[in-house]
Parts: sequence; C-alpha cells; structure tokens
Amino acid sequence: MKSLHFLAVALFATVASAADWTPELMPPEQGVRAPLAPVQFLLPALPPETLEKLALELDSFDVTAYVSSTDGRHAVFTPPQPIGQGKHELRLVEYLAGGQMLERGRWTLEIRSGEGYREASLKGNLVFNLTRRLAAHNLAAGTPGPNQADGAVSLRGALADGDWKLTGAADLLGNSQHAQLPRRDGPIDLATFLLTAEKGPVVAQVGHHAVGPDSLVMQGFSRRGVSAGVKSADGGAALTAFALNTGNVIGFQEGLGVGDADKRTVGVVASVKPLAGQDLSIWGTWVSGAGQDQTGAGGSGVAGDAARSKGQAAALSGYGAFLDKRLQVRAETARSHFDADGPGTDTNGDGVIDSDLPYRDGSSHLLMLNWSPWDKLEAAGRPAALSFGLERRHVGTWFRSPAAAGAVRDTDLWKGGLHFDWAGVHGDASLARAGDNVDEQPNVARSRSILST
Ligand SMILES: [Ca+2]
Ligand SMILES: [Ca+2]
Repeated sequence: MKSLHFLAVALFATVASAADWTPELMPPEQGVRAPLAPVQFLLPALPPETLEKLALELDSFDVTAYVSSTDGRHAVFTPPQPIGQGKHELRLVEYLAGGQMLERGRWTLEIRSGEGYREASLKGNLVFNLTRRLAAHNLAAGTPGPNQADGAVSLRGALADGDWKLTGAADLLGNSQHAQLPRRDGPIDLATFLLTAEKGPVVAQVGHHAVGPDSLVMQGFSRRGVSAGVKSADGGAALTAFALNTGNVIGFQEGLGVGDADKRTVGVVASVKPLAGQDLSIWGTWVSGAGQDQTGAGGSGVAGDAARSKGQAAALSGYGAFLDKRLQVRAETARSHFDADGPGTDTNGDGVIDSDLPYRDGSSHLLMLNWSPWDKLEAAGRPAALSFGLERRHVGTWFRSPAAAGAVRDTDLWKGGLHFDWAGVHGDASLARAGDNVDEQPNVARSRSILST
C-alpha cells in the first residue's frame, strides 16, 4: 500500500513538471496602474482544457468572470469597479483533476491615482451650528448678542510614495464667543493636530500623541510634542525618543509644545518581543520632566500638582500570554527621583520661599496574573467562563513620575478575585488588603484596610 502511494506521488510530480509553465504579467501601459486600467497577462500556448481550469483571484476574490482573451495567449482582466489605491495581491491558479489547486503566478499590484504619488487623499468634515436667542428679557449685562455660531472642522490627509508615507490630522474649532475657545482670542482655534512621517523603519511624529505602551512611569500620557523612532522589519523591536509638553496644551499657542524646559517631559521607550511567535513583550521606559500636569491642580495631592515639580523615573515592564492566552502575566518594576515642588513654594504669600521639599527616591512594583483554567466550560448545558486574578501592587510613598500624574500613589496592595460569566450573567468577587504610608514616614498618618466585594 505504501509503495503504491509513493508511485502515485512520483507520477503526479512527473506530470506536473512536464506541464510546468508560468504566466507573465504585462507592465502597465502608462507607467502607473490606474484604478480602472485593464491588467494584461501573457500565457504560453496552452490546450483549451487547461485554459478552462484557470482562475484569477484579486485579494482572494475570484475575478475570473472579468477575464477575456481573443487568442488564448493574451488575457485581459478588466476591473468591474475601481481597485482601491495601494497594494493588492493578484493570483493565477490552475485547478487540477482531483480538486487540487496549483498556483501558477502571484503578483503584487500597486494601484496609483497618478504619476506623482502612490497614495494621495484629503478629507474634511465640517459641523456648523447657528443659534438665535428669541427671548431677551432680564439678561445680565455683558450677555453675548442674540446670534451665536460655533463649528468644527476635521481635516485628514495622506500622501505616500515608495517606502515613505505622510499622514496629517487636524481639528479646528470656531466660536463666535472667543472665550469658549482654548486660546480665548479670535474666532478660530486649533483643538489637536498630528503629523506622522514614515520612511521604511523610521517613524517621526509631531503633534498630540502618546508614545509606546503604558507603564508605571508613563500612563495615558498623550500630549503635544515631537517623537522619532525606529522599528525592526518584523515589528518585534522598537526604539522611540520623545519630547512632549508635560501639561495638555491645545489651541494655536505654545507651538510644538516643547519650547519651555519648565513644562517639558523627555524620554525614551524601547520594546522587544524576545521570542518569535510568542505573545511576550518586554519594554523599558525612561522619562525626565518638569511642570504641572493638567490633571493636578495645585494642592490636589496628585503627582505633578506643583507647577514647578521635576524629576526622573524609569520602569522595566513585561507582559506575556501563555497556554493559549489562558494565563496572562504583567510584571513591572520602577524607580523615581523626584522633587515635588521644584525650587519651593511661598505658602503664606509674602514673596519669600518658606517650603522647599528635597528630591526623594521612590520605587514601585506591580504583578498581575489572570488565569482562566478551563478553555470550554459548561454548566447546566450553558456556556460558562471562570477566571482568577491576583494583583500585587507596592508603590512607595515618594514614588512619582512626571508622565503618570493619575497613577496610584503610596499603596501596599494585595488583591485576589474571580470573575465568572454564565448564561449572560457576569459576576466579580474580590478580596483586597490595602495600606498606605508604605515607606513608614513617622509624621505621615498610616492606614490599613481589608475590602471585599
Ligand atoms: Ca524642592
Ligand atoms: Ca513665604
């Protein structure tokens, strides 16, 4: 039986090689492939029964019905509708007896709108509101006139050629009441903007954006500024350096947001996926910055609340998903060196600094586990899911980062919980033990609590 099988394979191989041929894709007539231009092939002299078994696929869709030929050698595919700009895959296959499929040719089609660029687009979106106040009795002095207008314009553009691409986005605001706009001056203002330039492995961004994955030292830190990075061809490793405004600048003001060293945060994020094909990432983040974060009003007790706070922080972070993603692990460790009030504060307003905190060192550690032991669980004939979570978070009393204003501070937490879903019902239960004044400062109050939900 085994030898028969081998014989069959050998026979098939001989037939296939005897009938070996490759089609040829003809270059476009005008140098670029336009969205509706016919695509031409040259085939060798083939018997009619072979021609009948050929099929053409565009991006995995069978488009054989749109192929015609007058002599069996020159085949023309006429797109029934414009092919989108960019790269597409075209495949010519032959169906063999027995249902097997043999790929005869595979090409990348690049569709362009014109000679100039591979991709060029600009989209705009306008919203405009006009409000007229009808009643005008008993209005306070200084009330704006009866006609009010406001609007927003959203612009998106892209330009690409070869291995480079430029994309831009900007949101503009208009309001007849100038005080309603970020800059409070003039009827038109800018909300946010972002320009991205990519060339091969290099990416540069200017405008409102976040850099790299979140960590203990950088969380939700989307700000106006500049960044430049390089990534490996497979996307597994990346290195990005940035300078962003510490606060949240909007409007036509402060330019790129990084001109003032007292309001600037600079840093580097490096990430690597050490095992190919595995869902495992390790990234390091270093930040150094000064200034007030918009979430921390003075005296709010949130990191960065003092307008002139400054410092550095660094974190090493890892995330992995194992056992078909049923076990997820996140681990981080971080250190900081931070002066919460910079050169000090004048607490009684007499013009003389009377409170100046020193630089303090802090550390922070995090471990989070999530485990779903069963892949497919059923209870009483209905699908069910059950997962267990464990969180260990230890944030030192003096741990702060200029790029993580809203982060949890000064906590010593153990938390365990479970989550279940069954027949559309979700439930969570957890038990946590939390404490503060982690560094046991003698003049800071200390609390401990146990919570269950
Ligand atoms: Ca200080
Ligand atoms: Ca004073």
